[in-house]
Amino acid sequence: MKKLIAAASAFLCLTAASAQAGLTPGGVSLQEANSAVAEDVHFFHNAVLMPIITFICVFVLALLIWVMVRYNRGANATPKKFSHNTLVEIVWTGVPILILLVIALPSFELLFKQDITPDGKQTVIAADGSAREFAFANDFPERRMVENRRHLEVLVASEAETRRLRYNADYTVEGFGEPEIRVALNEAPDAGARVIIRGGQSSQNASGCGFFGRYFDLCEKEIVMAPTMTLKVNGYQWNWQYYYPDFGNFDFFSNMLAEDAASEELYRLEVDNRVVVPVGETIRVITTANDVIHAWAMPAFALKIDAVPGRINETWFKAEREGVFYGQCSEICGVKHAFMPIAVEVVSRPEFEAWVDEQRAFAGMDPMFTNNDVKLAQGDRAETVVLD
Ligand SMILES: [Cu+2]
Repeated sequence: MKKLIAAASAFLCLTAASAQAGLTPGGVSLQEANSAVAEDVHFFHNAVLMPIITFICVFVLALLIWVMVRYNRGANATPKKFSHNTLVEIVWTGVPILILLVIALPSFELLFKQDITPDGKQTVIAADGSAREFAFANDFPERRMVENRRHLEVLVASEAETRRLRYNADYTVEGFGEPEIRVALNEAPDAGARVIIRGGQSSQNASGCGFFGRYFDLCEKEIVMAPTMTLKVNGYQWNWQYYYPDFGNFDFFSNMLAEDAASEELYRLEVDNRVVVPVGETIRVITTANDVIHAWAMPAFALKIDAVPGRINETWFKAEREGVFYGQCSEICGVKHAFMPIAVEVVSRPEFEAWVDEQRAFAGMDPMFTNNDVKLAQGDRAETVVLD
């Protein structure tokens, strides 16, 4: 009975936690992914972990039922007395080892992906209609140099479309691992088109990569660009402070909206001042804390990182689409731990730049991107926040 109550309350907690996310009220599944890493994490959970766990549960249940029916006192009055069976013992040691390997190998890859900030860079060259050979400076630190085709991507962008070229079929490469990589296209691109060569150790599976491709890492790779900005996150009992060091280091505090100010669904998730970041760009996140350990967690980006006083932790994310995404402090940090939510607003580059200038104006700095002479106070912006 106790176990039943525990299971029921665990289920209710799960339901409540997902409903709190505000995206699918009453939902019990993971928040929708908004980054390639989160997609990989979801894939790993849905296609690898859940089937394995389900199979083990059903298998063990079947064994239990079989033992209860076949070997109860009525059905099996005189039980055998042996205590060892070498074959069974080899199987029940070997099979779990294999299962753990199947889980461990892709999960290590995921851990590295989350942990290591991308370093990709690109060279964009305007084609003149005749040139077929283009150079890419392989000027990464020694152990991060581009050494094979998996860490290089070649695209041709015209006004109409951007096309990914295929290695060998469309282009060949000389000079992997050397300071200069030379890419030779089989066909000269049209004049006015741009040849984009991307390189770096950081890559993600190209979209449309199927089960086996993802699991065995067989797909074409897309290079992930190095961060375009850093977001510094500082945890307090009980709110968050955000710094934008690349834009004059303006900062602001982000507090949870009171119950009467937030919509019912977003109470304990919505804040007065959201973090604003540009869509499709790699964002470096560094975290620290002012008092006790907090954790900055954003399920939509599969991101969770401790914020520790006196230390800096680093992670990254790249949001694939615009919108508002919610997370919460995920390290018990005191009585109001549940009242320091995180709201990240992903916007287009122009919107982001306008917002940066607004923040700079508020901090008494000149605009960086626009000649925006509207000086908004921090509170004004909070009031214009739309909650749907
Ligand atoms: Cu906290």
